Amino acid sequence: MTTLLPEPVLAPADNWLALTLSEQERHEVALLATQLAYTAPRLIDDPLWVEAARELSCRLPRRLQEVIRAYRHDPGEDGILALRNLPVVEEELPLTPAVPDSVEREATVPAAIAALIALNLGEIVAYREEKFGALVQNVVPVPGRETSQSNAGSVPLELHVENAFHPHRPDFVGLLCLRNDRTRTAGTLVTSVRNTLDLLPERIVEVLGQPRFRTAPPPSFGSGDSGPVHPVFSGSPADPNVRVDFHATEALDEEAGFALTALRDAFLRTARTLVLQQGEMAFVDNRVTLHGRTAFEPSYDGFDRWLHRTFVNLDNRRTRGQRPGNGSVLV
Ligand SMILES: O=C(O)CCC(=O)C(=O)O
Ligand SMILES: [Fe+2]
Repeated sequence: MTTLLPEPVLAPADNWLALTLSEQERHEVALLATQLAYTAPRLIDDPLWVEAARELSCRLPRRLQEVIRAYRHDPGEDGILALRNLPVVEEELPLTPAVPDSVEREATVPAAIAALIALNLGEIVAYREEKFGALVQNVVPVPGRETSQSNAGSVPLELHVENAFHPHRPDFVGLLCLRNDRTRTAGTLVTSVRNTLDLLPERIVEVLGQPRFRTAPPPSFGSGDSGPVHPVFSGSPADPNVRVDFHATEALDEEAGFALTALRDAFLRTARTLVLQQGEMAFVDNRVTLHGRTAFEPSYDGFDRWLHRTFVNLDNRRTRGQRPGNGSVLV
């Protein structure tokens, strides 16, 4: 599969679920996040800290909880929830990290914001094999990784469902922007099966619903062998779930290959660019929405683009067998 993405042509949409916090709400989130950041043991991955975060997440401003609840019920056509005016303050940020597999360990206010909101949406989770199982991960450009198809790169990143190869994919991916790139134009590409299905001929939809595809693990999982054969579409034929990564999914026969190419073309037609600026957080419903990233120019001067990434599941019971001690990390 080619890894070259055309520049997206569509303007950002405004029909996804969204909330811009008022100054009062921003202040309330800042107080909660500061309280959490200073809660012992001040270590994000410690179960005691996660417990405190879960409890405090119930005190997020009411309008924020309402929009999260609506999104949990139905993620909308685009599968996106966009939150703006969160209390991320440039003067309080350290330099953007520039090392591979960068994660947050010690609690900070931005990490606390990401955790509070993720825990209000559902259960925060991570994968032991990826970035040491850290619950709050850094999406930052890394020197030498410019052309990699990972979140450390700065070339266009192909549209994908997060961890498409994995039997337990996260239900949601949360991205909180601490800093955008210098030109403030780097963006997350998003597109959903809900607004793309109608563009596909019936036979293609049928083929995509058959187990004629296989997906390899991403570089963040140390790559490796592809998982089992799987369909791209599953569930309701009228409103299916989607499982594909256009860099890592291969079709196992010619007709399936044709269907995969047609699907990618259709997704590129419906893709939009969600440009996250400082203090903006987006959730992507990983069951119906694909994401990718536009190209940007890193400078490696400490002021590069920096996102905190978190994964959220709705039903921890479903993965109990993969989470030792009923913790947050899938093995
Ligand atoms: O950089 C982005 O906007 C998204 C990168 C990505 O796909 C990820 O971190 O999972
Ligand atoms: Fe991703």
